[in-house]
Amino acid sequence: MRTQVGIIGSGPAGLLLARLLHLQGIDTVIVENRSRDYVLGRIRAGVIEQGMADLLREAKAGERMDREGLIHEGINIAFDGRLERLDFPEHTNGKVVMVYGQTEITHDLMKAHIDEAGGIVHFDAPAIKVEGSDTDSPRILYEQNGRRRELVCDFVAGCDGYHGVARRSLPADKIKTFEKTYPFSWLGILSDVPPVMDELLYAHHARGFALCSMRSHTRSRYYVQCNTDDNVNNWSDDAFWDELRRRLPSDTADSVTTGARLEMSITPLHSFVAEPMRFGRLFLAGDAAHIVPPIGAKGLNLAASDVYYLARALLAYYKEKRTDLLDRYSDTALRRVWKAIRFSWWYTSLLHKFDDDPMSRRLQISELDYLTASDAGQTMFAENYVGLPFEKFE
Ligand code: RFL
Ligand code: PHB
Repeated sequence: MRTQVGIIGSGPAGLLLARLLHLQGIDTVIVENRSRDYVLGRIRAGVIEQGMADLLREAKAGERMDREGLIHEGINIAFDGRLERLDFPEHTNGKVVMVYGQTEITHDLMKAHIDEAGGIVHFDAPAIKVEGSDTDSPRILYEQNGRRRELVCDFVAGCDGYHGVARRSLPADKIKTFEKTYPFSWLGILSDVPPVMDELLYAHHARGFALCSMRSHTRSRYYVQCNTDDNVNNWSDDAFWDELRRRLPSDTADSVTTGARLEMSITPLHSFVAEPMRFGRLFLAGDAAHIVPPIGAKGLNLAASDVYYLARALLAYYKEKRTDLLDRYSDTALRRVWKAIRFSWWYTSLLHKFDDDPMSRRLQISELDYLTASDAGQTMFAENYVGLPFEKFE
């Protein structure tokens, strides 16, 4: 089989890329390790930057997001017995974020790309490796129904997440990796209860970090910092709600509506970057090339910014025979990636409990005091949170 752009992975990066290319008349085939239901069942990110929301609209997959997504104009931060609010539009010339689940985005992209446009996605078809990246005809070797198959492409997009095979197909001496593992994890619950506040609440507390997030007016997503060796089986629903409430200001804690879990899981906190994001005709995008700790809600949004640059670079190649944007893809995408890695690292460091050192805790409180009172501090926070602009790329 042959296609113009072979894509490994039908997560948000792979689907969005396929959709944008399809709308420009460029053929793609996606091979996906898992079943469609499995991919749609994953509970992950929930905050969409304006740049990603615009890209979903460009992909003609943003209609339900615009109807059902919640526009948030700020977040709340609790620390030292105080509750402060940081406003976005005031500090970013009117920008906001959209609260809309990754699960819903994946659903909308699959509907538009597969059900409506007839885009080809082979599910239950794990890629084994990419061969010939340094030739004009790279190939994805994959398995389907127990048989080995080969997809010959003009280009391969490795959108197969952190554990995928695309990055591992590169010669080890051609790739440099940077990695940081944080000494704690997040225990998250998804429950059909109304969110405790209208906007997200990030809590700094002596017992550890907590986050009150949501997916809709009737579905909440809450997290508490936990140990890396913790296990969901150690946590009853009641134990989770008790621990969450202990970490919130008392008025807020009293207003939390509790309920049965729809899902409970533990997410380790990890930063990772692989450079470069291109080798010959193989391009990495999204989690395949980088991971951020979840606090800044940047993982999904970075997958979208990579796709923004990659789709434009491929389009310039097919429409104008230009290769300059393909050449600039890795450096351009990585500049934005590193800024998000930095923001996520800073925000993680500001709110989590690293140890029992009282000095560290007082320094965090002092920085939160500065951040929430200073116009410059609020501007720094707001422009990173709503998402740094995409660079001019044409
Ligand atoms: P994905 O979503 O991981 O999709 C990759 C796809 O590739 C498939 N795959 C393969 N297909 C074929 N052959 C192979 N050999 C393959 N190996 C893998 C996988 O099955 C999958 O369908 O990567 P993508 O598209 O780059 O999207 C990135 C986002 O999913 C990711 O950044 C975020 O979800 C990260 N993330 C979060 N980000 C946030 O912004 N806020 C959050 O609250 C948040 N929570 C999370 C998260 C990531 C998590 N993971 C990965 C453990 C919670 C979790 C649990
Ligand atoms: C989430 O809803 O999963 C979420 C929201 C904001 C974050 C991280 C995770 O900063």
